[in-house]
Amino acid sequence: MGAWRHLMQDSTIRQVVGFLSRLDSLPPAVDAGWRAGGLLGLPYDGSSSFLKGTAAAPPLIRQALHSRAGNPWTETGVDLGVDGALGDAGDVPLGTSAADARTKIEESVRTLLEAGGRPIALGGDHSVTYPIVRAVRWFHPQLSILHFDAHPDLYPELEGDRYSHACPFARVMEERLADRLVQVGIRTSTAVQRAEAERYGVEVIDMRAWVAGRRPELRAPVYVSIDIDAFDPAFAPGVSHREPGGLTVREVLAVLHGLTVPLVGADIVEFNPAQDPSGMTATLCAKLVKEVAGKMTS
Ligand SMILES: [Mn+2]
Repeated sequence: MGAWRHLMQDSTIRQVVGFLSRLDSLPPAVDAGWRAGGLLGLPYDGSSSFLKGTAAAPPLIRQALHSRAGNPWTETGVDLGVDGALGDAGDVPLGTSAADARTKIEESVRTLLEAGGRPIALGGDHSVTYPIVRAVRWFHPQLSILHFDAHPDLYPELEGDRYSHACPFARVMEERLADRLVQVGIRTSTAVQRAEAERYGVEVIDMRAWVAGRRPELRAPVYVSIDIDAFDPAFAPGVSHREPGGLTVREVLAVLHGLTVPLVGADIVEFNPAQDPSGMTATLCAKLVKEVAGKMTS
């Protein structure tokens, strides 16, 4: 456990923490700390349509990540306790204005990318993905998105809000921010969302197709967006929209471990601590952070 604590005590990392409040003057030390994954907390749930609560997630994911119950090694043999293997930029201060939050998220992610890091964003609700991908696209002219979710999040608008957490992938496809969008775990698609998926050429591996054996095949650098409700609620009760019949933890890890293309950014969103009395879902989020970060170093 010593190595894991060392990560947090490392002076480079401590200088990096909080740098987002000084976006215009990045300390030179940041470069050395951002060769791989960098955590970025996005405590924002203002665009959630049903329950609030996901804004409280980032510190609980960090707590689970650094818990003495585990160690900093990934299943693939990467020691995240080594200097520079995983940075942490802290939380982006986000107010209640959705437009302002989107601007701050995009700027923060761009800053992290300019420093050489690969963002691992901790949501927050799924609305954060659209501004994140706007920033990521600037750095990756060829980009695929691998999206795990029970929901397609392809509504043109929901209850009058084009930037609802039910809409981020409609905005992404509309602005051509990804060349391919591959969705895995879908099991709630409506007629409207089926039509949008068709219109944008979204590759949907819904749960029925997954069970039939279909798997994602990616050829370009990939951004991975993980909505925790992609998992069966048996594994992850701490979400705002529980949808039975989902993926197992091992199934998602197998896809992540099997990626043969660069993993250039990721988000882990929609973990709602208010729905997670056992803390199990926070532990799952931390596990995902580790395995995603491990793939980013390879
Ligand atoms: Mn969802």
